[in-house]
Amino acid sequence: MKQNSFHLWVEAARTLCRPDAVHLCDGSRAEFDHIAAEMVRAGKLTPLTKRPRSFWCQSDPEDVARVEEDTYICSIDPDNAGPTNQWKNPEEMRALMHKLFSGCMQGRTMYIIPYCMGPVHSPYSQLGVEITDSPYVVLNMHLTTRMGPEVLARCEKEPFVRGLHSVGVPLQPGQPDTAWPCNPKQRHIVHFPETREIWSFGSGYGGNALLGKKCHALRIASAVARDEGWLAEHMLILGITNPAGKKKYIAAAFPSACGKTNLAMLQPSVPGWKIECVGDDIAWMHVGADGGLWAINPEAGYFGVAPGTSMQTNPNAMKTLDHDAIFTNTALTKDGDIWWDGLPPQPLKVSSCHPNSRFTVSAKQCPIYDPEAENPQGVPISAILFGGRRSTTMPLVMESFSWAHGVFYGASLSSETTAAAKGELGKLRHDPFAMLPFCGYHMGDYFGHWLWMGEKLVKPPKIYSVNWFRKDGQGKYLWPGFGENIRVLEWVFEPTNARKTAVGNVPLHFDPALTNIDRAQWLYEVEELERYFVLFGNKFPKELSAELEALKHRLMIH
Ligand code: OXD
Ligand code: MN
Repeated sequence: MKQNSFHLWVEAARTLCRPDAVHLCDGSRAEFDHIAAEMVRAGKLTPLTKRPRSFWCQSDPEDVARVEEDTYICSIDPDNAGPTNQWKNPEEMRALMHKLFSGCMQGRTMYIIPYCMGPVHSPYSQLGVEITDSPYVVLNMHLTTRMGPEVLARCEKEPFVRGLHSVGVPLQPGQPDTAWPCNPKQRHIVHFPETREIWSFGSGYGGNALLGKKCHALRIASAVARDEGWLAEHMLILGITNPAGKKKYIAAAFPSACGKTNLAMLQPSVPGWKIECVGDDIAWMHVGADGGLWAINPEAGYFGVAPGTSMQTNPNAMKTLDHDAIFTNTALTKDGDIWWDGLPPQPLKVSSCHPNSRFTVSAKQCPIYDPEAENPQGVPISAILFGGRRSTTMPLVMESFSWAHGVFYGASLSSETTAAAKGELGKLRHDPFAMLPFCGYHMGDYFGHWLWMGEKLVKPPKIYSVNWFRKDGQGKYLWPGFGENIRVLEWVFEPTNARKTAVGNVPLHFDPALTNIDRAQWLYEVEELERYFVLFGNKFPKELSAELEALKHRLMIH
């Protein structure tokens, strides 16, 4: 066999990690079934009698979410990681990684997963190879990326992102394995943006381990996108068709576990409107030949938050999950089904449900999978939404005055924290562009890159801010959300009948309790942003400082 960089790299990984066996993945159904059956036999997966070809598993209680405190961007220059990322000297980190990975796969099989992020024939797609000792990762990558002989053949010839992953628990001869091996004490999720490499050690959960998702499609891809002049974003993509049959596409950024999947699969409460789903978590967006912004979803499946998903809140997700799905950390029932908070009461639970429990499923099973979702050119985006969980201040929806003002909305995004990442819940934290945990370079440069993109776009999408989570004085949500969110999208589709306020254009037809702008709260918000933006030092774009000044001025005179 010709020894190209693919085979040399695999060989180097094998020598370093010393697995007992090596398995090159072909992405086939037979492979999935075989690995799943082995995991069932080993007591790591439970088949569900109520859902064909579906499985339940439970992780170690120490390994249940993304671990931002163990995540690193090891650029050569620390200034390229910026103040919102953890940086370590890449040479020192590489030495540590070599130590940790040395012999780490003893007693295990090393799986080699060639995958493609994006439709296989899209000029915007990227190849990656994840080497892992977790069969659970293999099954999840089968469902959430494109794999197969064609992808493997291309990885043997073309550049790819290298991901090396281990649960970090070598087994001595005869030593029994646990149901969910992991090594939380030595957990490291490490990115080398210059060499397009990911080294992930010690966790088997979600974004820490499925390297195609957050590590590749956001952290590494955002750094590539800066270099190449496009955007890799934490955004859903949906198609929206009005009663007259006119279709548009909208991209929307929300922090983790704030309802991206629900919005992406929305079942409209207003007759005549139709929503179709292109993606629920990540968008790669390029300037098209027409000067518009075109988006692909790099993923081929969903790794969605289960709690709160129900026939009332997201019937399309529920239908997607009827078969061929993996459930992690949901409750299991005595009669072989799963359960989570938000589903009808279930007396037969044999385990409890974690707030960050997840489902994994192929996007093709979604009953409203958009017919253009596999289009290699992507779909044209006409509006971008930024949203967070905010009890106060932020109106239900507002439209920015310009691209730069919209970029200011993105930079100003903050949200009450959720269970998707380890840490305290419900605390307001700044999360610019919902990319705080995912931007692979200096966030100040990232803001600048967004402004630069605006100059390249002849037909830039309009930018909006939305907030489904405003509460009244008693702590009750003011907006029903879910299917009713179509009423907000309806206005974004055709933003007529608006009132200009100091913070943006606001529709007139909603209850003022949802759209009013409280000057005192906004002045406080401005003060808070002034404090926060200092973090980015001289990399904070002057255009955004000007936006902040202009906002302050408008608030003073209104
Ligand atoms: C996710 C996340 O899993 O953002 O999508 O945490
Ligand atoms: Mn996400």
